[in-house]
Amino acid sequence: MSLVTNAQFITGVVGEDAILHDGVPQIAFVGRSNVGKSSTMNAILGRTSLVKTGRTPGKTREINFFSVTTNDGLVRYFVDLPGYGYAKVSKLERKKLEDLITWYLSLEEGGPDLVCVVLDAKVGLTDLDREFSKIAIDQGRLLLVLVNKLDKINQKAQAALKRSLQGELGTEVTIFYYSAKTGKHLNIINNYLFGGEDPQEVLS
Ligand SMILES: Nc1nc2c(ncn2[C@@H]2O[C@H](COP(=O)(O)OP(=O)(O)OP(=O)(O)O)[C@@H](O)[C@H]2O)c(=O)[nH]1
Ligand SMILES: [Mg+2]
Repeated sequence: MSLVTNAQFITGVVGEDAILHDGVPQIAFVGRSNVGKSSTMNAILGRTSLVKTGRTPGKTREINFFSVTTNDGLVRYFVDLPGYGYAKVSKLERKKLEDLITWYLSLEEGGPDLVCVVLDAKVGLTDLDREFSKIAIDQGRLLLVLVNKLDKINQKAQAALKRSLQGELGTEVTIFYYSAKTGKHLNIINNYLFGGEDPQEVLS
């Protein structure tokens, strides 16, 4: 059972970098623009604004590394990736971002150990989510599907979404349903990542 004692921004990368190879485990957050990747990271870490959220979508162009230390002395990186699929970003720029994500997920050495694909409960899986999930799985990485914004859909829609995602992804992939906004079911994700303690208690 571990508590988060420190979380801080380290660096943003757009290509080969020493941080990829320093041996610290990397937990990557991948998803469409605006699904709540940054909000999810903040909520998991019990921070309100470590990772910038809600500004103009499509602004993040780098792969941002945050170091997260727990009281057992373990350090891992939370890695915030640029959001994809934002219509107002030019086609060329979108392609560049997708290539950057593909590059990181495909790294033979120094890539993420755990890939969290974040979805908006109201939208579900998109083609790019499928594509990036497939790359992660093909590279033998652990995949987690995080379905955020559960507060935006009613019980009936939640049940339908669960059926459809489970039907498509099968039972091999772990799926968590939660809301970074209300905090609903966040403790389940915290349990998974940190072994059972709410980091909110330590960081507030
Ligand atoms: N209703 C609701 N809104 C949320 C939730 N999580 C995040 N949001 C809102 O969704 C918007 C986008 O959140 P971000 O965390 O910035 O999303 P992001 O995926 O990091 O976006 P990019 O960095 O552009 O890729 C913000 O206005 C958040 O307040 C949630 O669980 N429920
Ligand atoms: Mg973000």
